[in-house]
Amino acid sequence: MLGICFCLSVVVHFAVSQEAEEPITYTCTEGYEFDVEKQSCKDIDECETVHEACKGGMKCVNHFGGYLCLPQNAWIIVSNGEDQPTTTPPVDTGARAVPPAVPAIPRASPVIQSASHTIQCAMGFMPDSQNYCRDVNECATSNSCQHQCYNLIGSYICQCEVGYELASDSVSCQDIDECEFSNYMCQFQCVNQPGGYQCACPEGYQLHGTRLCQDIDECETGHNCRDEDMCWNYYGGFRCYPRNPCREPYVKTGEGRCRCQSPTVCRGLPPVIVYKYMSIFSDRTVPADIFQIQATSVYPNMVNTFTIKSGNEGGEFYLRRSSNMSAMLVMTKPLTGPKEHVVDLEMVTQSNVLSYRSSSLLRLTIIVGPYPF
Ligand SMILES: [Ca+2]
Ligand SMILES: [Ca+2]
Repeated sequence: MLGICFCLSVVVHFAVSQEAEEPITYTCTEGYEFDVEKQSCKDIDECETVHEACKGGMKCVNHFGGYLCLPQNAWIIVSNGEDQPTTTPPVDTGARAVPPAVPAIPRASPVIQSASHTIQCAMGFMPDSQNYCRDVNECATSNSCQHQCYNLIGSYICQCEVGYELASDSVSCQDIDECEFSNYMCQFQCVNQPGGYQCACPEGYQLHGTRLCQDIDECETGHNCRDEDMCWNYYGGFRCYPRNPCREPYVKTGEGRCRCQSPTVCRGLPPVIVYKYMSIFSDRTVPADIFQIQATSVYPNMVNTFTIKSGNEGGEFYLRRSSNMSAMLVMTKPLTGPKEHVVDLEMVTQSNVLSYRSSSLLRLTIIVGPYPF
């Protein structure tokens, strides 16, 4: 930014200089005088007007905007602008060695080609055929910009395409490492590329938009679970679980529902086990309501109580009773995956009036994905 400001200030300076040099007012430069009749500047013939313009027997040669003192035997090349003189111009005595910086009127042709007449232009300017200082279009002549070049009066600036920034040399463009900006650029991984960047997602995820990663539902898109297994999608992968989770002495009586048929064999065991699965991602904010347990059969004068029987050794959960019929499993500590967490939730149904007591177990498998998304 500092570089551009400096450039612009230089440009303004040059522009002002140029303006002052334009013959908009009839102020003639040194070596010229204003001709009222012709309303223009005309050359002063110093050889006529200056007393003893040349000393020591030198001959005086007038020219536009000045004069020369030359040895009597010196010769002058007169050029029409096409032929360049090949010999060194005669040496000036120094009487008026410095030519006017910029002539106020165009030089007529033919002109005397002499070193003392080549106009000195500031950087970024070049004398034109009429000896005016004209802006050089560096973009057209010596474009050193790696990307875009913008010509300015007396200067030029380089600009870079999107995704690149100007290097310290002010001409070359270097890739911007967008990944350096912030972790927010990508949800998972930022991959810097020339002129841009791309977000990458871990296995089991696909890019959603430009920065987010979305779990691929392999159970929908294609999985390799056996026929006797069911596919269960989770954040970052999928699992195959048996369609019939019931093991001896239990038998399957419904979807994920197992019942023990023999009370004697099942003494001390829950008569019903219901298998459920759920997926969560890592490091979920807590507390979070994650699973609702609901009594399916309603009897009058029955009281249901809900407890976590196992799987809460680390105190990650808490069961909040929401009604006589239901309770909510609340996660109180964030779980970090990949991990499979099995929680047994017991529902006891009892009626003191009928001295009836029954219980069922809900075996909840919580699959914690490897990432927090
Ligand atoms: Ca980049
Ligand atoms: Ca998945």
